[in-house]
Amino acid sequence: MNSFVQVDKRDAKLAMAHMYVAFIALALGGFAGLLQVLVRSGKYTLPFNIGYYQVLTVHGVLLGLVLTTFFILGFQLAVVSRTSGTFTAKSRMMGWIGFIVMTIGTAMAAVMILLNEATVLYTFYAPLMAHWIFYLGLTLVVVGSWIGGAAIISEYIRFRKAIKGKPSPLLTFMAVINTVLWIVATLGVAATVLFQLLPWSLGLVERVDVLVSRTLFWYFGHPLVYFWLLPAYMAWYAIIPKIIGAKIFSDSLARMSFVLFLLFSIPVGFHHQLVEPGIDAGWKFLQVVLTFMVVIPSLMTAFALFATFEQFGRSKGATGLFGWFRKLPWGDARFTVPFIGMVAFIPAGAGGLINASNQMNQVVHNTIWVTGHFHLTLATSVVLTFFGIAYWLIPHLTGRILTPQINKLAIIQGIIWAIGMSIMSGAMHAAGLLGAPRRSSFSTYGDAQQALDWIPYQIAQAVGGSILFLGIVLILYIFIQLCFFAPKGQEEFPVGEVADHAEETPMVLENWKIWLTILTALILIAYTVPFLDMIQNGPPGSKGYKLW
Ligand code: HAS
Repeated sequence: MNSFVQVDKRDAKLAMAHMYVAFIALALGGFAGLLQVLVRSGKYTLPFNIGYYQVLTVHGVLLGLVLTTFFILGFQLAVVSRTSGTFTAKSRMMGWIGFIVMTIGTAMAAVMILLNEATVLYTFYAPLMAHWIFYLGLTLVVVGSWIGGAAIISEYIRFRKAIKGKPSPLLTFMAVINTVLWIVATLGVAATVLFQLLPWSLGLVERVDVLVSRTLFWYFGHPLVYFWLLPAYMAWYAIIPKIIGAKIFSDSLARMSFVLFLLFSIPVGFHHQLVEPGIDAGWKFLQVVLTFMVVIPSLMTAFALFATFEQFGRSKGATGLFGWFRKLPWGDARFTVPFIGMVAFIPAGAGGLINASNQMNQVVHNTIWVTGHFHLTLATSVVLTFFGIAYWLIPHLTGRILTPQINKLAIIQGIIWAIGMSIMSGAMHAAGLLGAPRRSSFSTYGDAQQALDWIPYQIAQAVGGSILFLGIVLILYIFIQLCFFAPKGQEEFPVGEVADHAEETPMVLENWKIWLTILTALILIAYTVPFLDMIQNGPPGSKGYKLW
């Protein structure tokens, strides 16, 4: 396979449009993060009457929702164009329409947050209420992403027709799985926004059923985290092997793990609601079991990665259990930065297992431990992998190259991030275990003595957060260099090849009828009865607005 296959210029422009919005969101959201840790340290007060929760909303929405959605769509569009060929004019047009609708929606939501009319945090569930323009903006972001997703799916269908009977390219297949996962998941958030929050904020109904809205949110909220994770896994499975000069351990295993993510990432939302009343313990138990099922594809991923690294190391003469470690190309930011993300995912994943275990969840739920968890998973494993992708993808799309100097800076960026995050997320985990609440500023602690107890942890978070902000300044500098100033040239879009000994990929893995049927069945089993129960037997006063 020729490594220097170039993404078509018109498709590159479309992907880059997404990247610009993503990195602007990173700049603004990162700044909001800095303000937050400073406020939490108790040593800084926000000027101009800006509220802590307003800044927290800016941070969560921009980094958790805008940066991720735009980066992922841009990356997946580029991946499909690179591995399945240049887009048709119709698909490219769909991609642009999706991008424009998403950007308009983002602007609407952002304006409302800045006007302090939507201080509802990134989870925006009732009873917090935002201005209707915020909800409409979010709806447009989701609808826009569906249109962009439709472009990806239609390119996949076109390609499969052309190669009848053969498996599609691995990266295209992975992008399609993630797109389908996203579409099925966003049905939940679209339902709560359109049928509950929007009519409520417009004053058309007096109340909303809070439990129903939270349930619909978390039906979306957990697959959302896998929508973030899967592009990182795409890079780990299918791109990193090429960068280090190895082969993909197994195409079938990679596809199977993505199929398992599609099946098991959706019917698990109750693990975010384990302490909530109104949901029968039996249904919570079922969803906890399914949560442990969704851990399996991550364990498969860890296995495949270790296998790839070990096979590579041995091919270079490595011996012993960990001899391969020294053979890896540590001077290459495209590898080293995502590798830091992989290492972080080991404690991050362990934290997830703790969260998902009902009894231990009682200890950590609503403490700052959870914030520590998602700063390791999303803000380290996923985000560092996104940065690692950007180091080759941006210059590839802009027709420039990653120079040795920028490569060095990128490695320094990764190290700064690792140090800052270890301090910040470590302090969050520790304070959380001692009971420090999440989503609270220094001034909101009721008990003065308790507030004093947390000070060392808050200061550690401020130190870690400030180091991370330095990391954000550095990545933004690198991004600007790669977009506009790096020397012109041809940067490789690395696409891994499957190892010679790997088994042939069974076609059943692309049998959508089977997977979509199982997915629908699992969702219906996990949600129908408890959902009907919520609607029929909700507490008095919660049913001011009924779905039907
Ligand atoms: Fe989570 C809360 C459970 C993964 C994000 N999670 C959150 C929230 C976010 C989030 C944002 O069950 C907060 C939501 C809110 O605002 O309230 N999470 C899990 C579980 C996993 C998990 C079981 N989470 C993620 C990922 C996220 C993410 C991924 C973002 C991208 N999470 C929970 C639960 C809660 C929760 C509860 C609710 C808590 C509460 O009470 O509110 C699993 O998917 C994790 C599986 C991962 C592994 C690790 C595999 C390791 C690999 C790396 C290999 C490394 C190599 C390098 C090869 C089993 C693949 C080796 C090199 C060497 C040198 C050693």
